[in-house]
Amino acid sequence: MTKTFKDGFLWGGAVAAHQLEGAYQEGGKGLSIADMMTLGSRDQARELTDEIVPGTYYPNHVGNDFYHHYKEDVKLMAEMGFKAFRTSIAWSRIFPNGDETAPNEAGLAFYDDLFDELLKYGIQPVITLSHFEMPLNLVKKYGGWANRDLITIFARFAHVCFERYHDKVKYWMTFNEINNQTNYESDISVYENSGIKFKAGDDKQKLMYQAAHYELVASAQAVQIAHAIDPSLQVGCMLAFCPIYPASSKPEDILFAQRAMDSRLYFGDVHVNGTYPNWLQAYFTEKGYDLDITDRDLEILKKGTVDYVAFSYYMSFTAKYSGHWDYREYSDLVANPYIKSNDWGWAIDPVGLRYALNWMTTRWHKPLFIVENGLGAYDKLTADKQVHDDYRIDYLRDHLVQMEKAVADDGVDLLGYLPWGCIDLVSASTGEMKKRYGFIYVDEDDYGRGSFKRYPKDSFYWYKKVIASNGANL
Ligand code: P53
Repeated sequence: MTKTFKDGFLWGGAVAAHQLEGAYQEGGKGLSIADMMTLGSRDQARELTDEIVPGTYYPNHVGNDFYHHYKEDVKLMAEMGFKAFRTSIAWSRIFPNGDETAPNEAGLAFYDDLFDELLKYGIQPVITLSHFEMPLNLVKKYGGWANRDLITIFARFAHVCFERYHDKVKYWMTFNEINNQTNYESDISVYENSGIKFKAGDDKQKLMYQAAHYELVASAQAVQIAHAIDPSLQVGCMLAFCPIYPASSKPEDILFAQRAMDSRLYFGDVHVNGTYPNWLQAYFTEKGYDLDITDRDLEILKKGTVDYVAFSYYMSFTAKYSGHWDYREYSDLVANPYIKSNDWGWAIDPVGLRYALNWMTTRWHKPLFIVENGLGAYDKLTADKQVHDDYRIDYLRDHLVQMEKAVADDGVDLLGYLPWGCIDLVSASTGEMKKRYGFIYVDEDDYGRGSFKRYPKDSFYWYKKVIASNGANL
C-alpha cells in the first residue's frame, strides 16, 4: 500500500475564509455575501438579509476566529503532518467593494503572513479564489454574476492574487463548487455561487445558466492570466461531485440519471474541454434560451482550459425518471435503500468516491484533486477535554480505502487528499458550529459563545498516523 501514492502526494485539510476567519470588519475588509447569512439549521434555511439586522446573529462574522488564531492552528496542522492546506482568499479583504482599481494592502498582507506561516512548516497553501464570499457591493450594484461586468472585475482580483502570491502558491482553484447552482430552486446555492437573489417572475434556470457562463469565461480568463504570470502555476476548477445513480435498471431511469449527471457536471466539461456539450446546446435551443454567449467568449473558453480537476465528495444522489428529461434537482431525487445518511440527511457512500474518481478520469483525463470530503457530525467535548469521534474516523477510513483502490487498482492520477473542515468551522448550508468536521475541536457554540480554545480530537491522532504512513496505516 505504501507504494500507492506518488511522492509528494498532498495530504492535508481544507477550509474557506468566510467559514473560519471571522474578523469580518478588520484589516479594511468589506462586507461579503457570507456576512449577510443568518444562522439556520437542517430544517430551517439560512436567511439572506439585505442589511445587517441588529440583534440577529451572523455566524460568519465570527467564524472560529482563525484570523486571530491562525499561528496556533497552523502549528496543530503541522503536528498532524499536513503537506497542504486549502483555504480561500476572502475577495472582500483584497477588494472591499469588489470594484476598486487598487487592492487593499492590509488584506494582502494577512495572506502573506498566513502563507509564510504555512511554508515555515513545509505546508503548501492551496488556494480558492472564489468560495461563496463575493463582496456584497457586487451584488447590490451589479446584480452579482448576472452581470457581464463581473468577468473584468474578477480578472482584476485574480491577477492581483497570482501576481502577489505566485512564489508561495502553486495550486489554485477558480470557483468553489461552481455546480451547486444546478439546483436553481435553492436560493442559498444560487446566492453563494453567483450572488443572485431572484425576483418574482424570474426564469431561475435561465439566469443560472447565464451567470454560470460568465463564471466559466472568468475562470478561463484567470487560467490564462496565471499562466502568463508564471507558467508553473496549476489552475483547476472545483466541482461538487455527487454521483447520481438510477433508481432502478429501467432504461428510462438509466438515461435520466445520465442526463442528471450531465446537468450537474457540464460545468466540468466546459472547464476541461473548453466547449459546451452538444446536449446542452440543444437544450438551450429547445428552451428558447438566447444566452449572452459571444464568439469571443467561446475563444476564451478554449484557451483557458484547466490544469486539473478538484472536487468535493460527500454523498451520492439517486434519481428517478418521472416523465420529463430535464433534471430538476429539487424534485427528481429519491432515497437510496442501500445507503445510510448522516444527521443532516447526507447519504454516506464511500464506494461512490471510487466511482467519482473513475468517472472523471475516463471523461476528462486530467489529474484529480480531492479538496473536500468528510462527515458533519455532533461532537461532545468530555470533562477531560477529549472528543472520541470514532464515527468520523470510520467515515474517513472507509473513503480512504476506496480512494486507494482507485489509485492502486484503477490507475487514477490523484494529486492529494484534503478533507473538509480540518478544524471546526461554520457550516456553509446551515451556519451551525455544531455540524462539525474537524480533527481539531473548537470550543464555540452556534451563537459564537465559548472559549475558542482548540482541542485535538481522537481523529487528529488517527490522521497523523495515516499521513506518516502515506496512507498505509488506516
Ligand atoms: P456544510 C452542498 C453539497 C455539497 C457540498 O457543507 C456543499 C454544499 C453546500 O453547503 O458545500 C461544500 O458546511 C462547501 C463548503 C462546505 C462543505 O461542503 O453545509 O464547499 O464550503 O462547508 C460542507 O456541511
